[in-house]
Amino acid sequence: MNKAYITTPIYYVNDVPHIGHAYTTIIADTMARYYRLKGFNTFFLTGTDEHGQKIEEAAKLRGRSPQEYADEISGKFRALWDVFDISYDKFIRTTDEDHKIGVQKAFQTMFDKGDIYKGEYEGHYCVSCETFFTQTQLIDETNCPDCGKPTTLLKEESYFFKLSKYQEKLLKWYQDDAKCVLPVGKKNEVISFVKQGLHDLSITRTSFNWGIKLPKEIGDDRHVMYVWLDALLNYITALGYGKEEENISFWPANIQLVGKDILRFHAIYWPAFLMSLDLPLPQHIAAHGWWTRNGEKMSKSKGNVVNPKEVADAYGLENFRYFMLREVPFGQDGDFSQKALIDRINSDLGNEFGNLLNRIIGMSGKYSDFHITSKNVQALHVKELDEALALLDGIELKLCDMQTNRYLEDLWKVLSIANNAITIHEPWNKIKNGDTQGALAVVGLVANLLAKVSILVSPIMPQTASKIADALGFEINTQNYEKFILAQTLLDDFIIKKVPPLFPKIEEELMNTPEPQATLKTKTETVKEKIIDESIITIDQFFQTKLKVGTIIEAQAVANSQKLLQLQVDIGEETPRQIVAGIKEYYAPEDLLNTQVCVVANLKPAKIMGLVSQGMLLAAKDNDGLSLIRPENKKKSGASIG
Ligand code: ME8
Repeated sequence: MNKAYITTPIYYVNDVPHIGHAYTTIIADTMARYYRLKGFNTFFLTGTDEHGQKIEEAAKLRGRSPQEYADEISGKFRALWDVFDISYDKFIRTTDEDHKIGVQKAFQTMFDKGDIYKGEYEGHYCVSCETFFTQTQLIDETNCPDCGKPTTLLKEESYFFKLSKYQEKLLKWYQDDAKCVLPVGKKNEVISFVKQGLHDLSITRTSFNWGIKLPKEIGDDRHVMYVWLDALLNYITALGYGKEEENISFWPANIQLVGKDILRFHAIYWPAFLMSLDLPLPQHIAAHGWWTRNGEKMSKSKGNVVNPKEVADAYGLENFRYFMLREVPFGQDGDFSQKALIDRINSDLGNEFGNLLNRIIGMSGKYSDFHITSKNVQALHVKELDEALALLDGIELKLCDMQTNRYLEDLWKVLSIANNAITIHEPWNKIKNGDTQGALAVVGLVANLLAKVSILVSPIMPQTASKIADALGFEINTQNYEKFILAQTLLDDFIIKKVPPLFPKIEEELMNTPEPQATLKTKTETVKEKIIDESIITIDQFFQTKLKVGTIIEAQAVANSQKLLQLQVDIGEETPRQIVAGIKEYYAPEDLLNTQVCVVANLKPAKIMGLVSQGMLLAAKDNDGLSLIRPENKKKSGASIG
C-alpha cells in the first residue's frame, strides 16, 4: 500500500494559535485528507515546540513554570485543532518523554559519527527567533534581520554540528531533486544562501536550562540542546525513532509544510541532520507565504492578529478553509479581509457551487420527480464531458505541487462548464418543446460534474462535499474516488435528496474589527502578554521619540497647584516651549533657571490646569525623591539625544 507522511511545523507555546498557524495546519490537513481519499496509508503529524529560552522567559514573565505554561498553551493548540476537525494522527509535544529519548539518541549517533564537536561560540543571539547571527547579518549593527528585535552578544561553550561538511551534498540534493523545496522560486533562495558558505552550527546552550539534556554518555550535563535541533527531530521521534520504531516506515515525509520564515531551518539544517543520521530526505519541503492584515505583519502589539476560531465561527469553518486555499497562490503572501472572504463565499461558493445543486434539485423535481439519470449524457454532451475530464486529468498534479489555488481554479472551471450547460441548453425550453430526454441529459450532466467536483473538493471542504455526495446518492470514499475520478464512470441513476442551500448569502461583515486573542485568554494574560511584547522595541521605535536638550529660561509655580511648575524651555526653536511639569515638590523655580534638562519634544501638546504643555521632562524617581535627567556637560539647546 502506498504511504503518505504529512507534517506541520510544531508551534511555539509562547503564543496562542492565530490565522497563520491555522493556514499551515489546514493545508497539511487537506493534503492528509487527499492522500487518504486516494487510499494511501497516511500519517499526519502536528504538535507543539516547548523548549528553549523564549519559552522559559515567557513562562517566567507570567510567574509560571515552563512546563505548566507549555501544558496550557499546547492544550490550546490541540483544542483548536480538535474544534477545527484537523485530522492529525499524532500531536507531538517536545516535552514528551519519547521525544526526549529520540533526540538524545540522534545526538549520540551524530556525535559517534564525528559530526559533533565541542568548541566556543560567540555570536549575536535573537531570543525571539532562537537563532544566532553574524555581525554582518545584523540590521543597524544590533538588530535581528528576521524580526528586527535587538540581539544579545553571547559567548559560551557549545557543541557544534558540522554543517559545513554537508554543504556540497545539500547543493547536490537541490540540484538532483527538482521539487525537494516548493515552490521552486523559494528553492533558489535556499541555494544562494547555501552557496554563500555554511558555518558549523552551535547546537547546545549553557545559558539556560529549559531544554533536553545531552545523552549521559557524553558526560556534560551543563548543556541543553539547541531548540531547533530538538524541534526538527520531532518529525522522526513522532514515528518512534530512538524507542519503539513502530511507525518509522512512514519516513521519509512526503510533504513537510512550513511558513517561509522557517524554510532555512527545514531546507538546510534538517536535511543535513538527516544526512548525518543516514536517513532518507523528505520528498517536499513546502513553504507558504505570510498572512498579513492591511498589508502589515500581524502582531499582538499592533492588535491586528486574526483569531481563526472567530473567523470560523462567524463565516463557517469550511468556507474559511476554502478561502485560505483559494485566495492566495501558495508561497505568496496574502492579506486577510472580511470583504474578500465574503466575496468568495457569495460568489464562488454560493453562486457557482451551491446554486448548481439547488438548480438540479429544482429542475429534476419539476421534470422527473427528482429522478436523475446519466443516460444520454455521454451521447448528448460529449463535448462538455470531455472538456471537464481533460481538466480533471491534470488537476491532481497541481495539488501535489501545492498549487492549491490553481487546483481550486480548475475545479471551478468544471463548475463553469456545468453552469454554462444550463444557460446554453435551457432545459426548461426543452421540456416546453417536449424534449424531456434532452432536458434530463442536461440535469444528468450537471449532476455528474457536481459529483466529481465534490469528490475532489472533499479534502478542503469535507463536510460540504459529503452533503453534496449524499444528495447525489453516493459516499465520498476511496472506492468512489477510483470509480468516478480515476475510471471516469458516470453516476448510476438516483433520486436526488432535497437539501437546504449550502452557502446562504452573507450580506454584511460578521465580525467586529477583531480584537481576536481576547476570547482565548484571560484578561490578566492579555495584559501580561502586552507587557512582554511591548517591553522590547526596535531601534526605529526608540527613535520615534524625539529627545532634545533644553535650557530652562523661565520658571514659576502654577497658581493653586501643589505639584506643578510652569517652565519656558529653549530647545533651539524660534520660540521657547512652555512645559508644565510636576516637579514643584522637588525644585524651587529659581534653582532651575539656566539649567539644562532632557525634553521629549514630539509629544502631542496637552492642557494641564488650563495651561498648554508642549513637551515633557525626563526624570528619575525613587523613594528618595525625584531628579531631573540632565546632560553631563552643557550642550547647545536643541541638541538631539539618542
Ligand atoms: O517557528 N502567516 O513556531 P511558530 C502564515 N517552533 N503562517 C504563519 C504566520 C502568518 N502570519 N505566522 C505563523 C516555529 N505562521 C517553530 C517551528 S518546526 C520544527 C519548529 C505559521 O509558532 C507558519 O507555518 O513561530 C510558520 O512557519 C509557523 O506558523 C511558525 O510557528
